[in-house]
Amino acid sequence: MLAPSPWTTPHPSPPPAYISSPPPAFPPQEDLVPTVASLSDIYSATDIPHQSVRWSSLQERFRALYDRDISFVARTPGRVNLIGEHIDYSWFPVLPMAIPHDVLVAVAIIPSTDPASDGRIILSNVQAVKYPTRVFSTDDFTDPFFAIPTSQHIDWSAYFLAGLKGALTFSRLCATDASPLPTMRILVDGEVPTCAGLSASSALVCSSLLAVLSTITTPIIEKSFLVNSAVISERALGVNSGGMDQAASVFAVRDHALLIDFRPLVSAKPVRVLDTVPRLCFVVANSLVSVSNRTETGPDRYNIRFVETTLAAEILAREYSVGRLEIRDGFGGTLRGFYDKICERNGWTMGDRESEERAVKEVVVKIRQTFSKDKYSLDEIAKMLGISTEDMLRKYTTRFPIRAKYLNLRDRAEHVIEESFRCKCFSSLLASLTTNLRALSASESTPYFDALGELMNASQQSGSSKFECSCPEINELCRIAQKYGASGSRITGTGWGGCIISLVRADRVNDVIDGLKREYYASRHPEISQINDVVFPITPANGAVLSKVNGFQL
Ligand code: NG1
Repeated sequence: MLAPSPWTTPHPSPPPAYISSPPPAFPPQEDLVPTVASLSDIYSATDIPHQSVRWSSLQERFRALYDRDISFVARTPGRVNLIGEHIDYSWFPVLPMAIPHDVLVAVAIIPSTDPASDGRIILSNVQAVKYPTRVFSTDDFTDPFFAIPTSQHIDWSAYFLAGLKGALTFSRLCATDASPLPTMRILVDGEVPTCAGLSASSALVCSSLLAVLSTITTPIIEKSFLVNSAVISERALGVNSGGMDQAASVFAVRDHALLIDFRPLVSAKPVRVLDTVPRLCFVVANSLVSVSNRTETGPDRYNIRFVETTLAAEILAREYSVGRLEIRDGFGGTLRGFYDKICERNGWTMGDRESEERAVKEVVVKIRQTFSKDKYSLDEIAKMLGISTEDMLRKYTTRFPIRAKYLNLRDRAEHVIEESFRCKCFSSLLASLTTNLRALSASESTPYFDALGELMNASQQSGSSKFECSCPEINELCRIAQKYGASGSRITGTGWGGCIISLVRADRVNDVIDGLKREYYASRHPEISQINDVVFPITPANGAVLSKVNGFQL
């Protein structure tokens, strides 16, 4: 007779709750950050020749610099946002996609038994003049709450440190087996254009986080864990990060845009964009107006928009007595929270375009009734919230400071609610287009292109007038792109400079690029030698990966 199984032996007393609850399910493979074995697992065939040269040169430079081989590379792409701008921090879904440009963080771990183990982390960059080498001691990081210097001019290494800090904090919170930081040698190679709204800083934070996490825990990392940790890591740099960039860079799937939602949990639904006839293409054009780093400009721009939309949500919730809103990151409610509650209370059932459109119109009316002016002083806002100005300032403006005497709650809220609707319309049109289009002729597809383009143009118009995050150069780029055949064009990312993204039929791509070169770059930036680095077509790329260099195929 078999001995009784220890699992079936009755417990003398009821088991504690954590034993009786089912064990956590092991996450499916597709939910984990992949460890890849070859360049073709990361890049499309057209990108491989360039990437092959780049990765070999990275290996050679690493060897020359540190006299040893790379142990692994953490790689994260930048992103463009197709539509849904400045609504992620209000928890509404957005539709970005990863771009082929990425950040590689190459790491050699030096074990304590190695004579070279000196307790130092040496951080270098392939662009050594622009980004000088920094040396840290692992002892600097025994307290994971160490402060990152974020003065006016932030050093490039701060982005690495933000990732390192996140890795130390979250591995200690979540994993019992986190080991101490080893001696490390690191070489960074970033190809995401910087200060361009293509998420170069998030890609560096995310790659650094992934790299350090892999040195101190087992490299089985859930994508959603990486996204959430990267969002919080980036806040150490003084900006209340939304979440779109990190989610886009981690969840991305080649040839797909991603419909990213933030409630109830962060999730991404891939929407294929490459099967249409004529092909649907995307062109990025950099205004070369620098989106200076958000740590410097946050108090005048990004952080203000965050505070304006949060306050609008809180005041609307109070005005329409919808009850307490779910709090985002200890600050206050979101416009999504208000929208969902008011729709639920009024029975504005969602799920189809008509009822959603009706709900959006009703909510916009309520916004206009609540905020009759476009500017409110801080005292007036505190009064609307029913708290003192001091309490209001303490609650909403101390963790991420702002510089403003007046805030515009009406136009910001309107933009957010209407943009969320545009984003939903765009993604469902795109999904139906790519499902149906094989059967459509080129002329039958025109209305789809027009409708998608109109949504992008409306988004740009609203970003410019209601959210005030555009600038004359961006408006000019959008105008030129459309003149030469783009179906729609809009700013992408934070704004106030950076890039536009245009939706273009394949047969018009060259016209659009040539038109932009002639009418924008030739006159404003005749100095540019690498024009293809500032205006280029893109196809959606794969998300973050770890790559073991041993046996890696270049
Ligand atoms: P970029 O362009 O990367 O600075 C920022 C936010 C996004 C989103 C957009 C506006 C971070 C790291 N990025 O993007 O979350 O809010 O602005 O849509 O905060």
